[in-house]
Amino acid sequence: MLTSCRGETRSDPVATIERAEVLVSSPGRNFVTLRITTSDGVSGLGDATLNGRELAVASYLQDHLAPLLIGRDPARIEDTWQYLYRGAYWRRGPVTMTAIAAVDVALWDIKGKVAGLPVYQLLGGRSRDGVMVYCHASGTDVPSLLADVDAYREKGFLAIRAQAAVPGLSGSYGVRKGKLYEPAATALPDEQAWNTEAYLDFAPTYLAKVREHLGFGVHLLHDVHHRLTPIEAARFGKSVEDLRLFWMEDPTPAENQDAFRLIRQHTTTPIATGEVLSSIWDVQQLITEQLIDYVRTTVVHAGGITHLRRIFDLAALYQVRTGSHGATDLSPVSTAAAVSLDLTVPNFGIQEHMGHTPETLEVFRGSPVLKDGMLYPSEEPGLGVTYDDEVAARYPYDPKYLPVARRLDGSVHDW
Ligand code: GCO
Ligand code: MG
Repeated sequence: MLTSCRGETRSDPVATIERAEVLVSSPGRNFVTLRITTSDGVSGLGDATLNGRELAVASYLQDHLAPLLIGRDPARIEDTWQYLYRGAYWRRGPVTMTAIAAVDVALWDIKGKVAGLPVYQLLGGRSRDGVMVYCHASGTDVPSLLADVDAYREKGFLAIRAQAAVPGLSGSYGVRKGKLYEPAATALPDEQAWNTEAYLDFAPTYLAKVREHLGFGVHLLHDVHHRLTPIEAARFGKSVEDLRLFWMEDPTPAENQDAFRLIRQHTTTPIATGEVLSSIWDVQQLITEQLIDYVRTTVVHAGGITHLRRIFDLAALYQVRTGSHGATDLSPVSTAAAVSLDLTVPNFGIQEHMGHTPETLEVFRGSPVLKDGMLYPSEEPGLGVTYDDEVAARYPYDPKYLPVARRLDGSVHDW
């Protein structure tokens, strides 16, 4: 018989957290994964990958959070979240919030396994049958972009993001080299050339060609990738209004939430932002003042399922829909967690899905299934993703950085 500090009695012995392992591997690209194991032998996985800054999160988990987790009740997800967030004194920021996210997601995975239910059932069950995703068409020029758009359309995608290389600019965001877009490709940051004027002249023209080619039956998206000032973004948004984009993403850097007001005043092109933001406070004004249409915060970088659900609920009050980040640097554990939440929330919009390399999928098995442009969750208890240590051992950590953009005069620009 156990007596709690409030005098309540319980007769069941409570499992405790026995192990918290930080797993760093590079199957196709770098991933940091947290595996929490309970005294009952149940383990859960959480993604802790912060592209280009992986080891900062690995150390935060290993050196600062793992010692606090041992002996805790794995069932107390909300309490653990509050303990790690408020207990740190130092709040927010991508490193802290990614570390807390990994713990949170691993505990949801464990809760599902203990309950014998997929995590989406614990979150309230399905609000929809599947989760609409967008894929990534790109090209080094317009003909190759259109060919790529066709290839994705043939695969049945309902929504396609289009990016083309601006002639003469090595720093155009989003143009694929191999099968998947992977920007963190060099041992030290690659320095790429950027010219805003050339982009503003070219991007609306190629997007118009894509829309003409595609018709209006498929959603069309575009990622500006933080490259414009608010007034430039307003001009861009106006110039593509007739193309009825599903969204223009990250039209301007989002630290200054107020900056979006100016864009909003000038254009009806829908706005998505938030992939680099990590807490509800970072998107509070964007949401409550209806300065955006889609919030792109993710489970891995914004405090896990517990915190992201809070962001999505706030967004629902203001008719802002979800559109979570889902590039290759979010592991299959994050994809599974994202789909669990996407499936249940009332204000789901769309989910990014770049996919993963065969090497990644050899280590992380059991990802959500993609069919006709929609992702469907695993019906296994928990998140349904496993981590193969033996295969992972073949892929040691391989330091890689994202590129840095420089304007033609040599000054640093937002990449
Ligand atoms: C996207 C993103 C990514 C990021 C990458 C950084 O919309 O998918 O902008 O491509 O650049 O995730 O690590
Ligand atoms: Mg983006």
